[in-house]
Amino acid sequence: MRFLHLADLHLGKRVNGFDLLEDQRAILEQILALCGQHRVQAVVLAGDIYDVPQPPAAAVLLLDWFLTELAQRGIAVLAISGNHDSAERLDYAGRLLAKQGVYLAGRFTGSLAPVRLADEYGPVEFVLLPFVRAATVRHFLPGADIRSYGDAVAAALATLPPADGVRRVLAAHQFVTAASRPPETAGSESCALEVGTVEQVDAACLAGFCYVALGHIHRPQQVGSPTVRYAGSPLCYSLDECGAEKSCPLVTLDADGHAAVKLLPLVPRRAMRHLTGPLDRLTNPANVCDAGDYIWATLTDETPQPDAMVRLRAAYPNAMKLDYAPRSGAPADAALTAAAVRRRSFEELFADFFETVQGRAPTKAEQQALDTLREEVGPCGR
Ligand SMILES: [Mn+2]
Repeated sequence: MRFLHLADLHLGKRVNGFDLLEDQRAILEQILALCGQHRVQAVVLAGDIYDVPQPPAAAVLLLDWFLTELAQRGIAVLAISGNHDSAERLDYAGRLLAKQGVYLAGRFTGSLAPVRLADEYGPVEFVLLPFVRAATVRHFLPGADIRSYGDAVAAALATLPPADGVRRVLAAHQFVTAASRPPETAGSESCALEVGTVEQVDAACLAGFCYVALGHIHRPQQVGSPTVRYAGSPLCYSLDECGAEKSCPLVTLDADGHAAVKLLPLVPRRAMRHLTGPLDRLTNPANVCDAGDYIWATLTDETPQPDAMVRLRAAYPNAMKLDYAPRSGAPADAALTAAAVRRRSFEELFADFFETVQGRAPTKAEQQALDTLREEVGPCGR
């Protein structure tokens, strides 16, 4: 059995006001090409299919197209909901679609029934665990002792019939840790990943599967073992991910259930890049390449540049963000405690701030301009 593991498509997502639908279409086309090239039999979508519970119509049409293309190629689809999806909406027409080899698991309703496919060695079962909160599982399994997300996932998995030696693959969308070591996030997950540990599920709960296809974390990585993996999002979804490389695991199961994993690189239609330098240099035509890329520019100019974003967009039409680098002479860790701040005068604090930004003390004229402004604004602080 050969299958691709995808997760966190976030169809319909916008980043910094830019609609990424065409980028998403291009990456799905690339994935379809990989399916053909590697003759895969199934594609696992491990949650966060859409970016929001009520996705824009264009995103729904994009998923419709992708599922249809897969089904027409005879490739099975095994999809679960993520925390961004509406579980109910994802289940729409689910029983009809299952007849076409498109298996959707949006809601957890009290028990898990594996989807049974087959390869040349016999049956392979895909266990589709939709995103669950502890409260959801508690509601359906009132007898189970569920205090954490880990308990909830364990209780949900305990509803499975015995595997009886059949090879099993799990798809899940949870925050999974290996020996309490959290996965490295990518910055675009937009959920309370660092708030407490209540959502953590220990990878030990997921033992007994030939491969665990995870979604939720956008940075591709394994969790404790090479066969328990986050596929990562197929595109960069945050400027924090500038330059990050994306991939999709190609999993090959042998007769004994041993999973061999190969990461297939995904190349975006437009890269997301972070450039640093003076505006003149960044926008000089001799230095501009791949002008269509999504650009975050950090300017090192001494003073704010007039019409900086207009000039940047003239060179890079898809520039997303512009900011200024702190002056190089500034102390790296000018971490003033709140108490220290309160002990200092407004003039001192401003002079510090000015020096951090400009790398020099304010001139008399600048100090006077500030005093005038302060009078106009009225008393601040003391
Ligand atoms: Mn996600």
